[in-house]
Amino acid sequence: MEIIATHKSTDFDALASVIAGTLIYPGTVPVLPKAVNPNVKAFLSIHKDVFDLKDLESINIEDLTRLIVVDTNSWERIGIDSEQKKHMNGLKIILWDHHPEGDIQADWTCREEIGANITLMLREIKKNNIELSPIHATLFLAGLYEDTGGLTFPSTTAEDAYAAGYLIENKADLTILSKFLRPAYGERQKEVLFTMLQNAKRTKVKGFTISCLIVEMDKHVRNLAIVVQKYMEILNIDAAFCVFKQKGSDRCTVISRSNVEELDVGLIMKSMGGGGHPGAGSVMIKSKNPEAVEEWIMELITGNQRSSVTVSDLMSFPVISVKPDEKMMDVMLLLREKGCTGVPVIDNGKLLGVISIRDFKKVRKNKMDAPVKAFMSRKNFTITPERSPIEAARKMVKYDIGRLIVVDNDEVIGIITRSDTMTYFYDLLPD
Ligand SMILES: [Mn+2]
Repeated sequence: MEIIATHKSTDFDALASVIAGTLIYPGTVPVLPKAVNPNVKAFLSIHKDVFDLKDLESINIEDLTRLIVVDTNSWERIGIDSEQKKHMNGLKIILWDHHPEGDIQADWTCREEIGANITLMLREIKKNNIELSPIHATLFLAGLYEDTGGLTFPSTTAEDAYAAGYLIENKADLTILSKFLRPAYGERQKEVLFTMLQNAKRTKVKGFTISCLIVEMDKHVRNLAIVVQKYMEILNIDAAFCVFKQKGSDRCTVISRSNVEELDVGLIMKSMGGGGHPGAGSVMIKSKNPEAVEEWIMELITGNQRSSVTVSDLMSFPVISVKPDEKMMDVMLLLREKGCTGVPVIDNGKLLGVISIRDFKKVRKNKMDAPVKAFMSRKNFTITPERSPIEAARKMVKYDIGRLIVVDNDEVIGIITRSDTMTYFYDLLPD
């Protein structure tokens, strides 16, 4: 007898993987442990006959010739104890899993860290052109969505997204699916949101209305990003930063959302070691002290931060500069020769402006012997070296300029460009 088994508290990814196993290995018996998740239970109450699932308890381990394990690699998680394992000597084992390594030694393994286990098995199904019914496609997509949070969890890979596309092509029913998947915003999320609203506070910082809130929790709650989103909408603020601290845990999770382009929360989370996008970001910080984390966030927003990386780390120097009376033609040749897109204009050590390639668009051909001072930009183009890359980026966006001159005690010491700051934010800094 050949069976396919999976982990206790079976979720949709596990159930989908068991059923996918029956397609990949025809004639094998799909088996479930006694305890399955409530949403899977609800799904099975309607679909049980379709899949003809057996209970693990009804299987005589001694009858097994081959065991296929999916979505786990731990004996304990399947519910097979050491007594039963004694009867499994010489048993052929096949393993499909997307978790870190466990204690099951298989004869054949496909284990990759990917969003959902069903994605791995779909690879095989696609390769062998195995036909999927709409019920299969719907169940598989439920598994994929559950384990990837609808393709939003950081563990999601491109292959998970392609697999979702494949399942929708094969007529996965999104209406049925949404009925069975646990709603992202449920009772526990509502409880957290209510607590947050009771303690809600708003602050004005740098012209933005924001809320930075510490939320202490008794237990782990999933999908807090949705809660933060709702919190920001209800308070009608520009951005929200929520520091979640679970009792007894030695770390804090910060989840942030922003409504305004000028306040890029992804950059702020990035400077704290996390990541994100302009509108959404998060970071996990090893700290027992949420107040210190809150303080750090506020410093990053105001720009008065102790960022580990400052403008002085990213700037280039020495600075090539030109004098205000130099001819546009000569400056053009200098920019070409040095390969820069702009240089400061300095007279007797005093910074007067910046001339960039963009300024040459305004110059007619016959004016190329005019002095630089006639065309240079006089916008607010300086920054001090101890400032953060975020502030530099923000200033460049605000004044629509591609570079800032780094000035320390009225002396020009470097130049930082848009691409310098981008290099930093996209982790392209050479180590
Ligand atoms: Mn899984």
